[in-house]
Parts: sequence; C-alpha cells; structure tokens
Amino acid sequence: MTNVVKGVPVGTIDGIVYVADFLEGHEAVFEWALTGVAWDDRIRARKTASFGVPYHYGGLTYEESPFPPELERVRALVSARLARPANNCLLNHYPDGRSRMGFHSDSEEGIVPGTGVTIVSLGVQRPLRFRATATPERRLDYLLAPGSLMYLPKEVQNEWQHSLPRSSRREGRISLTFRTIEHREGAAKADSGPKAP
Ligand SMILES: O=C(O)CCC(=O)C(=O)O
Repeated sequence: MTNVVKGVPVGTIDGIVYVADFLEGHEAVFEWALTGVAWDDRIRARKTASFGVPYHYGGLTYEESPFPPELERVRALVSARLARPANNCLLNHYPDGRSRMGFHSDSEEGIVPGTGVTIVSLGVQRPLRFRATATPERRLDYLLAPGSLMYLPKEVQNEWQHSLPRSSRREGRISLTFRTIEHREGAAKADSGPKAP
C-alpha cells in the first residue's frame, strides 16, 4: 500500500493488471462517446450502452450491435493483450459524482472460462474501491486515470468485490468494460453482469 485517499488506502491486489497510460487519444474517444452513443437510461445510478455480441446484465438485455470504428480501435488494442479477444463492450457513463456503481462481483455466467473484465477509463479520474469478500472492513482503492487500463481476472473477483463510489467530482467519467462472452447464434441467454450493481 502506497498512499491514502480519504481514509481508504490506495494499493495493489495480486492478479490485477493496471496500465496508467494505455490509450492514446482517450480525450477524443470520451468526446465521441458523450455525443455519439445512444445511452440507455434503464439503470438509475448511471447510463449504459453495449456494443458487440448480445449482453445480459443486471437483469437487462442488450441486443447485438456492431462496434463503431472509434470503439473498434480500442477493442483491437485491448484484445492484443488478451488470450481471447473481447467480443462485447459495456459502456458505463457517470455524468457526475453522484453517479455510481455499488459493490458487486461480476457473475461468471456466460463468460468464456479463464477470461476476465478489462476496464478502460475515460474522463475524470475516480477510484475503483475493493473490499475483501471474507473481511469487508478490508478496503483499498485503485485510482483509475483517464486513458488507463485495468484487467480484473476472475480469481480476484472470487476474493474481492468492487464498486465505484459517489465522488465530490462534478466532471463525467465513462468506462469501457470489455468481456469475452460465450456466443452461439440462438444460444440460451445467461446473465453475465454484476450480481448487485
Ligand atoms: O465503471 C467502472 O469502472 C466499473 C465497472 C465495473 O465494476 C464492472 O464492469 O463490473
């Protein structure tokens, strides 16, 4: 643990990969996403959008939608670092510090075994907060810088829950969350999103 922000230590967890300056031109991707994406308002705490294969998340279904070129560039960069290419990107838009995501671990249902979630952050820096599942008082933050990449493997999600807490920052943030989803035409639907977003 290297630092403390408002009482929660900033640190590292074995298995998480964090690359601070992953995405060149992240400002332009943020601007494109703000205006070029048709945001879904079905979740109250933040806006969402999904590209790629169909995604079943938090009880909601997002239909298949082709990757726009702006996002395809990021998908290709992310996939170059993964054993299996990502075939879905769920975008989360937090327009201001009141928008949030509660503690959860992502369900493994429908996810290709051995693959995790990759988060590319755009806009204002906000902490991703972790709490140990067995000892919830044990918490630490990763500060997600704009343009950064975080890879969250399944093994970490077994031991830690994560959340994006409310913040005093007024500026917006968008996360691009890439997953490799089992997909066969006409296959039964499995919900692979957070269990309790
Ligand atoms: O917006 C974020 O960075 C958090 C995303 C997240 O928690 C998730 O996709 O499970």
